[in-house]
Amino acid sequence: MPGLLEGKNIVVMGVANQRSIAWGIAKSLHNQGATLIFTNRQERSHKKLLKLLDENDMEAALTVSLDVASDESITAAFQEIKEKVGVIHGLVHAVAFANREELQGEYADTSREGFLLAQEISAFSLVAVTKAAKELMTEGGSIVTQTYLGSEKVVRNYNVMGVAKASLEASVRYLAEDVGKYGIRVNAISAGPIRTLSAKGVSGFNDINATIGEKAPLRRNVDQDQVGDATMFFLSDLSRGITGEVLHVDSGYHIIG
Ligand code: NDP
Ligand code: KAL
Repeated sequence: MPGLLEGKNIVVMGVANQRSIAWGIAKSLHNQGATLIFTNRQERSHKKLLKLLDENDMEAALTVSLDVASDESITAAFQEIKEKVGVIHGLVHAVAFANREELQGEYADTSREGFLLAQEISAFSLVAVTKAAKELMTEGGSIVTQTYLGSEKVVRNYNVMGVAKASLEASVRYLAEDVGKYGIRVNAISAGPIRTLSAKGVSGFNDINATIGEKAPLRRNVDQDQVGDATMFFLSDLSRGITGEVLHVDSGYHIIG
């Protein structure tokens, strides 16, 4: 049976290592026959990515450096993708950042600078890359970002990132309306807690992780592969009637009061 993503060129942002949600997504997309383009911020992550591709017998059509904090970097990256690949059909945004010291204690203590940084890297970045990507999505397309329940409910320590994710989810809706007329869809996956490099060292992760195992309807945590498959669905034509949506991949935890 041919893959669901055969003939589709998809850009994946945010592989830092083998634990990254973006890597789980990349494997699901590859399994469905997608042609993959990767972007990294840090050279260390780029090296890890090349090693992962090699170990998994996967090939990238292109790997490019992209720091979402810089308009020039975004423009240059998509220019290179346009020149070397041409049309794209999908974009995976799996990028977020907040200062570690603001991911604990009281949200009321968030600094102006820290608030703006979290918004810039974790929410505005989706706006900026959507604008760049839509120029290359001349055959229609699908854009998928990653969010977390802390946008809807107060989750201890998530603080400034919860507010950034609320902004990200609202951006999904506004962007979906903008680009729908070009045949481009924009959706988000709201994943349950997964032990990744970002989650490392932030307070409270272990407690939240344990709670899901006890309280979620499925009584188990989700993993990168489950998020990968749900993201793959959004990138495939199976989800052609869905846009502006936030889909929870969290063992059902968000329905529990
Ligand atoms: P990772 O640490 O594996 O990935 C985070 C990525 O963000 C890194 O690849 C990093 O790039 C990238 N990044 C940070 N700043 C920039 C920047 N300025 N420009 C470009 N890229 C940048 O963590 P996850 O896989 O956990 O995170 C992926 C997404 O999933 C995030 O949006 C996160 O909020 C979301 N999420 C995570 C959950 C979890 O439990 N882990 C739950 C729900 C949502 P580099 O490596 O090059 O620094
Ligand atoms: C309530 C939860 C517990 C953890 C609290 C906050 C987690 C915030 C996520 C945010 C993306 C983490 C950071 O920005 C970490 C950063 O300050 C330091 N790390 C780095 O610089 C590494 C090296 C790079 C690769 O990381 C990034 N991001 O660039 C939330 C849990 C239960 C769920 C999670 C982890 C959600 C989420 O959004 O990731």
